[in-house]
Amino acid sequence: MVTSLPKPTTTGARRRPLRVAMVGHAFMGRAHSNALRQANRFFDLPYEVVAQVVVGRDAARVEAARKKFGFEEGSTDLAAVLARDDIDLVDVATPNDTHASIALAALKANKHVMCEKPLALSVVEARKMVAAAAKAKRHVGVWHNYRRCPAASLAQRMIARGDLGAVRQVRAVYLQDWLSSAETPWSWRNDKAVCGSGAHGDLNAHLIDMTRFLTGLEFEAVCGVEQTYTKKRKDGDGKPRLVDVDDAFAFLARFAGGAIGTFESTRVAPGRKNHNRIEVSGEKGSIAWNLERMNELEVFRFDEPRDGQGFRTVMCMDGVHPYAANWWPDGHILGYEHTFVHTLADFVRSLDSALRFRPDFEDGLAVQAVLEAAQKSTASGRWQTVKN
Ligand code: SOE
Repeated sequence: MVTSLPKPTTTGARRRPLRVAMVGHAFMGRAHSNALRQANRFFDLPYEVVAQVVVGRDAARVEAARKKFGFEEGSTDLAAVLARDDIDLVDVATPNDTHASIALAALKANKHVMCEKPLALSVVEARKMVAAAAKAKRHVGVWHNYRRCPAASLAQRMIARGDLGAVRQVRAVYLQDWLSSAETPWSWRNDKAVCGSGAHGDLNAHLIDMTRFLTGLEFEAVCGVEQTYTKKRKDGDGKPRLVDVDDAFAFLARFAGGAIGTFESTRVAPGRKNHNRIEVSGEKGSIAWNLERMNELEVFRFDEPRDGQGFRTVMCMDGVHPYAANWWPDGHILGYEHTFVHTLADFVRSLDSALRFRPDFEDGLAVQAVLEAAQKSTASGRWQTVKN
């Protein structure tokens, strides 16, 4: 994975345009459109990223998004946009139930595709997306943005070079509280037909991908438990709607090679707004990363002098740290939005090279397989083998 790109050259030759059609313009549409604008300003890329078309269902809202996010055009006709030969990359920023249909149509139209997480609603859908990407020979990626926090990428580098020794345990949580009240309105994130699962697919998906990224481990078997506390919510029109997805979902994991892990995601942990934390314990040491302190990495190593041992904080904002040199002088901190810029920059960088951008759709399928196995296990009450 490209983790530290050269700074933009002032005399760069005129870059070829990479025209992007972004489908969807809500929260992730905002994050992605910021990345579209920033990538070339801070990373030396082989293409000039152009925010060409924002696509949505409602013409008035699309026009508002076009103006707000700085797209050249707006459209409510996805098929017509895909049929254009001047669109190079389709960015899928829609709810989960449309990821597969949009990505498959875009690949059929010979476009590169970046897709929000989770990749699909099911393993079956994800497998089709992997096959279509291979057939189209297009570059594809999944917006698991947390991999590209500099501190998370440093943790991966440390583990890969053996600083912790063999990984023994992973413990990861992703805690939010925005559904704690029964009065919070119903949304598509409460509708299994649209999102596939609740906190599980939304948040455990990040933990599963981050675990695979940091450790290189593959999930072998899982055993889960889930709960929905508020089973009905009123929608925007005051109409009672069924909540058929989890508010909270925890699972145990066994990895190939003997490591074990614990994973927990919830939207009903009062006081936790976006508490995404992972700790990896190896034979020789541990690391811990917490999104709420995203520029910092907690490191413990037994191979330090005994009287000086303890978790220490590495401030991952210096030029030696992944991505940091592309922004500011040492010590200047980055934020949530930068992780999307890093993701897009690495993706664009990979287009003209043999570099495999990760996470790609095969990685997205691997996440889907763990999600689905954990859901099967909550139904059966038994351990479930993970099958891609
Ligand atoms: C909502 O839970 C959400 O926006 C997720 O969908 C994102 O993936 C996460 O990064 C922040 O919270």
